[in-house]
Amino acid sequence: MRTWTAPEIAKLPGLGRPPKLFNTASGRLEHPPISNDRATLYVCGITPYDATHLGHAATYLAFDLMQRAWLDAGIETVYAQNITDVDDPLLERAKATGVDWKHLADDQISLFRSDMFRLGMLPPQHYVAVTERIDEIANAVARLRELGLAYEVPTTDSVGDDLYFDVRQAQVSTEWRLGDVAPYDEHLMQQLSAERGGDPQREGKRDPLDPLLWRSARDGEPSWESAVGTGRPGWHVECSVIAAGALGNAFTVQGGGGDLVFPHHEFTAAHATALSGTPLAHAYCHVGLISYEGHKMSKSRGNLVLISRLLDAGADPSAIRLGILAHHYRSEWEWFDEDLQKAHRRLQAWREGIARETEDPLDAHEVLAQLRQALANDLDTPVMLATLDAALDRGVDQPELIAAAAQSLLGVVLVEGG
Ligand code: 5CA
Ligand code: ZN
Repeated sequence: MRTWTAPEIAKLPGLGRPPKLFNTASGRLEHPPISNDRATLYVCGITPYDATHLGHAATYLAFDLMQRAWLDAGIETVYAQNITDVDDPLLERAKATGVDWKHLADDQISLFRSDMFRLGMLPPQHYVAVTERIDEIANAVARLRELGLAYEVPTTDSVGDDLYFDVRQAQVSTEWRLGDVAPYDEHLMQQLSAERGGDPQREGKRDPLDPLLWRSARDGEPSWESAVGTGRPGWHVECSVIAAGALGNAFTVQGGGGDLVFPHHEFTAAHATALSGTPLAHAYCHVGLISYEGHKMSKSRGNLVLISRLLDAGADPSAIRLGILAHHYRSEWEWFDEDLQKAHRRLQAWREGIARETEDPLDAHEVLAQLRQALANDLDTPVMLATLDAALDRGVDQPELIAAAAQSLLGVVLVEGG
């Protein structure tokens, strides 16, 4: 898929340090191994049935900062993102609104691309829609079946059977163990599976947690002929195949919002390990979920703050970034409408601070070192923002260096043309 134009990133003097990151799988802060000065990142992309909301933006912004941290440390980054452009909620929305599902997806992908561009997000080098990889995904499902890890579940409304992944067998014959990614007990896993696209109650499954690998064609749903019959792929195996296809296995970080820890990232890892013999990623990083009006912001609930609406109403993209970056990426927080005004005030104060001459300015190199230290500490943006508040209130000896640092490390523009 076409991506969007990359923002300019100013080169700063010296080098930052590679960031220490919280790995959900180990529960620890770690430096995921980086080989040949090249970090590889896969972030789960949108299901394109409603425009980009602030929760999506917060997730993609966290991984934008992660890449900025690597780049500032002299590490090349390879970034892959998927688009889940065929999935139940998308098809349901298309049906409910009488729109062709493909048109709905295409429109929302265009809007997402434009939102990401306007927010100054680094684009992925590999931007891959599920519908571009149906054959590869079906072949992976066929391979899982050959390995004895997939089984048929009969259907009543389709000519074929559905295929499921055998979670118990996978723990006997592969290196993957349930809980490798998600630090949850089985009771919670069942609950989350029911809430997040799984079907623990479905009859005919060997284990309630077993996830769908292939859905046999149903009337009125899109389907493809493939090595495992006519139908469409299950959600987790899509990301396993797209991620490994773009980056190979054992890449640096698998990322997404906290709602993806289980079942999505657990089973994406399970399928990938079964298919390749090696774990999918070194670290699994997750962004805290953002709420609005007292509930997690979600397309299904409809309590959305849309990025395109904020921008069209005149919000400065740098202010939207600051409104989000005021919170650590791992914390769960609620957006209030006045947060945007607060962020605009902060941006204005910084812009004035950059332009102001002062008697007793701070050493800009020292401020840069503090910014880099906070960024390397699990992307500690609240500390970075406080550092810039203090520095630009007092004044700095080289304002252009601080403007370049804000632009390069935070994607926040302080001077015209910066
Ligand atoms: N297509 C799948 C991933 S393969 C999906 O979850 N799509 S999504 O459109 O629902 O979400 C896109 C990304 O935004 C995911 O990484 C998801 O975890 C994240 N996300 C969704 N809602 C929120 C929220 N309220 N706060 C933070 N991140 C969120
Ligand atoms: Zn995914």
